[in-house]
Amino acid sequence: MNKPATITAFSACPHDCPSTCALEVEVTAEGRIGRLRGAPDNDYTAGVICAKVARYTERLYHPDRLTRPLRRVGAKGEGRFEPISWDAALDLIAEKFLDAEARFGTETIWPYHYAGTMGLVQRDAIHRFRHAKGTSRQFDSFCTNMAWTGYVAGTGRLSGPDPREIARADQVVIWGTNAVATQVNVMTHAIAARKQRGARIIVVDVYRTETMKQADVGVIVKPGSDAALACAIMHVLFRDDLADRAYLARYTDCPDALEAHLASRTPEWAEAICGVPAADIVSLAHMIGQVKKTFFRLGYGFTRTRNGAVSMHAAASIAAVTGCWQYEGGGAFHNNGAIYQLNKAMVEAPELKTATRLLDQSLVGRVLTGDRTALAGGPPVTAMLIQNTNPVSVAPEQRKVVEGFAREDLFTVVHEQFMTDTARHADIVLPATQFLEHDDIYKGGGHQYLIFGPKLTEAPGEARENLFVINELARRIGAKDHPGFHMSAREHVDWMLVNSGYGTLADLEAGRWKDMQPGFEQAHFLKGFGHADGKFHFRVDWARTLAPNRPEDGKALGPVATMPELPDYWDAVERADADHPFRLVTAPARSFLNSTFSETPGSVKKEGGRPEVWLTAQDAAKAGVADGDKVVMGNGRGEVVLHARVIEGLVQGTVISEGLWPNSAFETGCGINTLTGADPVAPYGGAAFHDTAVWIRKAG
Ligand SMILES: Nc1nc2c(c(=O)[nH]1)N[C@H]1C(S)=C(S)[C@@H](COP(=O)(O)OP(=O)(O)OC[C@H]3O[C@@H](n4cnc5c(=O)[nH]c(N)nc54)[C@H](O)[C@@H]3O)O[C@H]1N2
Ligand SMILES: Nc1nc2c(c(=O)[nH]1)N[C@H]1C(S)=C(S)[C@@H](COP(=O)(O)OP(=O)(O)OC[C@H]3O[C@@H](n4cnc5c(=O)[nH]c(N)nc54)[C@H](O)[C@@H]3O)O[C@H]1N2
Ligand code: SF4
Ligand SMILES: [Mo]
Repeated sequence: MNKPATITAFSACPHDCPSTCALEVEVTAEGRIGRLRGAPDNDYTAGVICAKVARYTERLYHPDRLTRPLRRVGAKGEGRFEPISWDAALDLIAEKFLDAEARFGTETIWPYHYAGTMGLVQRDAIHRFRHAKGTSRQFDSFCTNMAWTGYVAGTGRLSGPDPREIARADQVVIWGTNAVATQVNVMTHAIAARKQRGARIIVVDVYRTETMKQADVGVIVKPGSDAALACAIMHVLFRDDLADRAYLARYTDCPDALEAHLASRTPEWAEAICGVPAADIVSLAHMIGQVKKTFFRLGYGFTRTRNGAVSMHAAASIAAVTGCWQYEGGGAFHNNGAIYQLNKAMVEAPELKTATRLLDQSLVGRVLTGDRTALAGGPPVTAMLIQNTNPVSVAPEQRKVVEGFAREDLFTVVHEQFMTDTARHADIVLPATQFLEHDDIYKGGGHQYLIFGPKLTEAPGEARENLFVINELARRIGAKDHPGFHMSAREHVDWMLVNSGYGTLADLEAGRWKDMQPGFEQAHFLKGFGHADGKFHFRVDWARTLAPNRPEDGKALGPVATMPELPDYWDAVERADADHPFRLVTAPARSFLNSTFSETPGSVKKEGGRPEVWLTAQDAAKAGVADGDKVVMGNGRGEVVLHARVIEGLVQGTVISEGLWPNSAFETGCGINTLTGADPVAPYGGAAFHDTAVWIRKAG
């Protein structure tokens, strides 16, 4: 008898990664999933995906997947649960939510989500739930605030040159992103440019990452000092006649003021701040000034600091001084958010929105421990529904987060695929589908495709999709009705496409993806930048600038008054001092995705099995620790226990801890975010995950 055929189906990677890879998925005749590959005929993915998703069956068929609803029987955080039926679980949740509402009003309920799946239906249906019930809403601040604000302050629009043009550049500057780890396709195209055109690859980071190891030129800066480097580069461009003055006159707001302002931002001035030797800054500026087709790929990493928006704006400004925006293969790209004009009214029900309070997701620890400012003047939070995020691991000020989730008067529901640090603190845990088990649509932040990801296999046990939980709970707690609550995920996707003028779901499935790339002139801002005057803005009024993440009330956050008007180094970082001599960067691990994949043995092994802090030999000596020692690292927010590793390729004073390991991987159960601060970064919020002063000593 012939073996039943395995078919190849198509999907998109759902994880929170700018690459949003187009996937080919093997499905056996029995409906089991086999290998996942990058779609070879998608010209951005180009057949390449990361190793952690290539071995996805390890996660999909993981023995620890949640398959039944669970009710807590032990203490909060202890992890003892007993099975309960879906109906009983949903009824209990409704009863508890309604009790909470009766005591404190609907704002006591905080549906809390982030981007565990980037699918637009399964991720964002929670907005509809919030609006239809009038619960507290959420101000997103984990990830994009400083980066998007800084980029848009310059360009006026969150888009840029076609990311595929990286392959047609003569020079690629990868700034503040560890692309090998966090968005592998950037490397695919950069390496293609090197092979085909001899392009030079320049990488700017705070340590010698895997990306820097593949570069022709590596520039290692001190954390949070990128704007100083950018300013000195622009100083040299003006000084050595490498600025494109015709371009500046036509396309920028105040080139003369910028030039005058930068006169004192010399390479020597910058060296003292960023640690890069002045001579290296000059040669870097010459490389950038002499190659017209220079593509700047600006990442998020260098903006996760208290001056991050200013750093992003300064780096993007370099491209306006050289005028490289004009050329194919040139310009500065960060994210393509603005090219998609999707109508999400059916998913989110914006017409039901009321002015309920916005709670900052990064301040979850302060909110749950009763901080009045964080509570925005409203009632305590006593009921939460959490989907797509693991705040007990990923949110800053972890000590407060854990203290908050341990509250007996807080009723927490966590809808999850695994027993995460957050699920462990829940009263009710609901089992969730993974992306190959539900339908959704995805848009690439780092590219320009819309991609459909169909349900390809059955979920294990009783796992259900996010949409199901949202629809069922809304009904049971008496939320306002809305047609969106009665539609399947496929119907939502079809409605969204049709009502955006993008064809139908059938069209998208037939074509596998839809290329949304704007034309060359628009993408390169040749008809003008996104601001009303059509210019790139060097001068920024930070308290009033346009920004995708600006809070609804338009008010700026943090110490906005001292932000520099023109590109400059802004000394707002958490400084090292005698008691905290090191600056910690909590960079991503290649084999994890935020806290995801830390449950798969393959990824844990690749990451060396345990959390570490990396430091130079001199710093190790200064701290009195040796390679391999168990150490305590701490600051005023708390302490963590992990192991030290001595490495090279780091500026003295900088220490690195890669990966969001589960809290339980640390000896005292306190994860890396015990050390990071939640104070909102100016001007429009965000968490400074890579901007932390610490001390280190040998564990006693
Ligand atoms: N493997 C893997 N992939 C991921 C993720 C992951 O955790 N693991 N996370 C996903 C998510 S949610 C996002 S938002 C993206 C983010 O992806 P990226 O844009 O790459 O941003 P980060 O991951 O924050 O950090 C990237 C790099 O910034 C460097 N960096 C930190 N501070 C500074 C600085 O002051 N200056 C400079 N020049 N560099 C600095 C870090 O050392 C790190 O190498 O990646 C996604 N992809
Ligand atoms: N120290 C430090 N902290 C950081 C960062 C850092 O660089 N350093 N990076 C920050 C950044 S950029 C981000 S974006 C945040 C990300 O933080 P999170 O948004 O919490 O991201 P993940 O850790 O990937 O967790 C997502 C969770 O969603 C679950 N999930 C996935 N798909 C589904 C689904 O369809 N339904 C349901 N119900 N659940 C699902 C996964 O199992 C996983 O547990 O972390 C931030 N925290
Ligand atoms: S995690 Fe990122 S690089 Fe890996 S498959 Fe998904 S989108 Fe591609
Ligand atoms: Mo992120």
